[in-house]
Parts: sequence; structure tokens; C-alpha cells
Amino acid sequence: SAKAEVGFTKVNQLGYLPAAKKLAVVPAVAAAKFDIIDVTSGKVAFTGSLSDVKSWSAMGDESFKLADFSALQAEGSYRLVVQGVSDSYTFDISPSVYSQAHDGALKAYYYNRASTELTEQYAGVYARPAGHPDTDVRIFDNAASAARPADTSFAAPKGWYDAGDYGKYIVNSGISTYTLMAAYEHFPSFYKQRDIDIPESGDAVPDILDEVMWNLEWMQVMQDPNDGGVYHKLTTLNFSGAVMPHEATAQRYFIKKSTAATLDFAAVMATASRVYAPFEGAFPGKSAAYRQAAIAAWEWAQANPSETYSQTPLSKVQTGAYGDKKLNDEFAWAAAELFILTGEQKYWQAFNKQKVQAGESSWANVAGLGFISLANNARSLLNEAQYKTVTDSIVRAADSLLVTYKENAYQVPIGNKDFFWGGNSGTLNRAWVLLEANKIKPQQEYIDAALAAVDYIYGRNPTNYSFVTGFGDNPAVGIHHRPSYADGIKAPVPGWLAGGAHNGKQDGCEYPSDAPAKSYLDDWCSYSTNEIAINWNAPLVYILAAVNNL
Ligand code: 9MR
Repeated sequence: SAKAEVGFTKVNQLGYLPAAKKLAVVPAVAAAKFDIIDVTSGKVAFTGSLSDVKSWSAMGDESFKLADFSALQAEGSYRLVVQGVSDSYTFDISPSVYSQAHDGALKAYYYNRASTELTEQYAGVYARPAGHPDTDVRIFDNAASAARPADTSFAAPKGWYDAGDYGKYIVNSGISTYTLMAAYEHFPSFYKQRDIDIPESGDAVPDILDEVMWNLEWMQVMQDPNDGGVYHKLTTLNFSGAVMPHEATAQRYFIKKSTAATLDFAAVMATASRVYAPFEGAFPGKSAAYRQAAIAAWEWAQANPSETYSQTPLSKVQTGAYGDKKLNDEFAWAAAELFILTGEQKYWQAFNKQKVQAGESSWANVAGLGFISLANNARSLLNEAQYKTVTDSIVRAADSLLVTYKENAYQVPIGNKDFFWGGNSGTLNRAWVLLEANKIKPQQEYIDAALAAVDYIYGRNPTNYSFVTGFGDNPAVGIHHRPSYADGIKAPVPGWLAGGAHNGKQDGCEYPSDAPAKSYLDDWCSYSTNEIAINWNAPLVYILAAVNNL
């Protein structure tokens, strides 16, 4: 077919905001013009010239042309037509084009709740029995202390499953939980009336904070109340088979206290203490308890500054490691949040001592989160010069991302080093830096680049997939997500962002291409490109909230 011979025209399969820069990527055919057809009337709504032939080394030797139809701002449904190429998928131009996508990305967390039944009322066809009550979780020998000896057990229910597996990991919960709270903090009026149809919908608390509470309640009990240290993870010894949650019943353990987990926990608890303070009526005592938990965790980390987590291939524990040897960013982030919470100078000094800079965040690098919190919450705690060191660092980071964006012929804020396991979350976390810089020093190009990241996620990328399940005309379906695989329903659980293209091939699957930007496999086999994770969805929620509020 024509499609197979010359490839596809790639668009954001959801569509574009009316005022946005609008690009499609067209195969490098001879045609010089493109038409945009209004699908309702069948008439040509816009005609433009294709760019000259371009290339991006991350795509190997495939070249392409760009179609720029930014000037088309009229609301409607459209498709892009080029002679010699199949028509693009249909896309919308509308101010609400990312609204349902936002709600879907947030609702995904509900589907990954541990310790509860998903009822048909809220989960529809994805209803399932409760899994992992986590009422009898055992202390693994490397987690034992005098107060909590090995093999004793206690309860740590709730929380979200980390990803396609059923583990609950503090390091990964840290950045995920924070990012969702930041979305609420930065866009409170957007969240005020937002109903994502979860069991708590309709109560006095915004749904996003109800959903986050499900994870906070678990995180809180991951702290040993006797010393303030926090367990790195709560998992089985090995990954379970591809079964539903209630069928994965192997013994679960609290595994080793670590400095990274304890500091991420401190940062999240300090953030939660301030974010939930206005909701004392709904959650009595929580804000104060979180404050105490954060301080106790910080103190433990001062006394235990280098308890890193690692697993050898021969270890008895084979679940995710989230091992991180570089902890100055964790110290900086926790210090920033504790400074905002308490106003105490010792935390500001502790932040500065780490000599970190703003930039793209990830589970292993959380310094940027500290900068975001300080820029948004510490204006009145700092003098002008101090505050400027924070905002300058964010602007510097964004400006270097802008260079990447402008140098990239595909016009996305993605460099060749940005293809790694979970790289789609990196793209969204870079968009976050750009949007923070836009608050400090407004510049249209920051917004263009951030929206280009959204385009990439929903289909304007070399794979032609929308990387989010259930959204777009050609979404990922074969995600590495145990419930989606085992539930017998063809369509995967919706709203989940796949990790994305890169050519690490850690899973040994057969990939369609070696080129990093095209090395993506929409199949269960590919846990390195097609797994989902709570820390990848979180910046998706944040960015979609942000672009809904541009
Ligand atoms: O997101 C993690 C990625 O940065 C690592 O390269 C990868 C291999 O260690 O692990 C990823 O995290 C996985 C975790 O260890 C276990 N649950 C699923 C996570 C997503 O694949």
C-alpha cells in the first residue's frame, strides 16, 4: 500500500490548541504543497508549502518534510492531505483538545491502586477484585532493627502499584506523588471542580488530592517510627507472573532503609504538609503528622547519609532496584521543601551546600524539583538576590533545552542523548522546566517547545504511535502492564504513558529499527520501551494541566 511504501504523516492525534504552533511531519515525497481538509464540510481549510527535506540522526537515514499550519486557528476537525501519501489521522483544533487526555492520565492512578477492589461504577470493564491487602508485610533481614526484628510483620496497605509490576517503591513514589501535588498547587482553580470519577469524587477535596492521598497513606507507614528511617521498597522477592493483582499472592517484604528513599520521603511529606494544610477538615491531623514525619526522616538521613541501595544479580531480591549512588540532589530537594515548610535557615543552607542546578528531573535526579518548589513557594522567604539564584538556574536550564529544540529538525525538545528507558517522561519533565521558565521570563518559544513535547507524546513522533493508551487514533495497546495483559480485555487500561523509544533492548525483544527514535515495540515483550510507570504519568498529568491553563 501507499502507506507502507512512503510512511505516514505524523500529527498530534488529539490535535492542537487554536493559538499554538502547529506542525505535522510528512514523508519526504516529491510534493511541495499540503492541504488541510475540514472533515465536516469536506472542503480545503488551509493550503501550505512543505519544507525542504530534513533529517534527524536519531531516526537513522529516514528523512522528512514539515508542514506548518500554525496560521489555521479555526476550531474544527481536520486531516492533512499530501499527494502520494495516505491522509493523516483526524485531529482537532480546539481550546479543550487536551482536557479529556488530562483526566485520563490522572484516572490511570486509580486503576493502579493496591489493596482495593475496583468496582464497575468507577472502573467499568476494568473492574477487578482487590489485590495485595499488604496487612502482613514482613521485615526482610536487611531491614531489621532492634525495634523491628527480621521476619516480624505489620501492615502497609494502599499506595499505587509502581508500574507494570506490583511493587511499591518509595523512590519512585517520591517524584510521582510530588509532581501530582505540584499540579494541584500550581493550578488550584483548574482542579477545584474536576471530577475524574473515583470513589471520593464529590467530597470536599479536589479529586487529584484524594487520589494522591491513596499513596500518601501508604508512604507514611513506610517510615520506621522508632528512628525516622524509611524502607526503600515493599515488594516480593521476585517479580510475579503476568497475573491479575489478586492472583499475585507471594509474601511481600519491607526491604532495607535507604538514604535516597528517606530523603524523597522527607520532601514529599514536607510538600504534603503544606498542600493538605487547607484540608484539615477532611484529613484531620495529617498536615501536622506529615511535618513531623518529614523532619524525622531528614534527621535520619543526617545520621545515615550514604545508605545507598543496590542489588547484585545474585541477590535474593530481584524486583526493581531504583538504586542511586549520587545523593546530593535528594539532600537538596528535601532541604528545599523543609525550608519552605519551616522557614528555618538551616535548611536553606543545606540546600546551597549541595551546589545543584535546575534541570530535567527523574526518579534518580530530583534537584530540579527543589528549584521548582522554591521558585513557586519561597519568594517571601528569600531576599531578592537569593531568589534570583533560584530563578536564574531555571531559566539557564530552559535556555539550554531551547537550543536542543531549535537545533532539532523535527522540532521537538529532544536531543540524541534523551532516548533511554522511560525517555517519554524525560521529554515531559523537560517541558516542565520550559514552562517554569516561562513563568519567570515569558517567551513564546518556551511554550512552543513545551507543546511540541505534547505533540510528540500523542503521535507527532517517528513511530506514529500515540504513546498513551486509549488516546489518539493509533495508541499503544500492548503495554507491559500486568492487569492490561491478564484481564482478557483487548484494550489496555486507558490513560497510561508508555516509556517510549530507545535502543537499549534490555528485554531482548525484536525491534523494528535500531535507530533510537524508532526503536519502540508495542508489545508485552518490550518492558524497556512499552512498560508504564507512575513516575512517567505524573509529568504527563502536570503538563496537560499546564497546557489546559495556557
Ligand atoms: O524507570 C526505571 C529505569 O530508569 C531503569 O533504567 C530501569 C532498569 O533498572 O528500571 C525502571 O524502573 C522499573 C522498576 O525498576 C520496577 N518497576 C518498573 C519500572 C519501570 O520499568
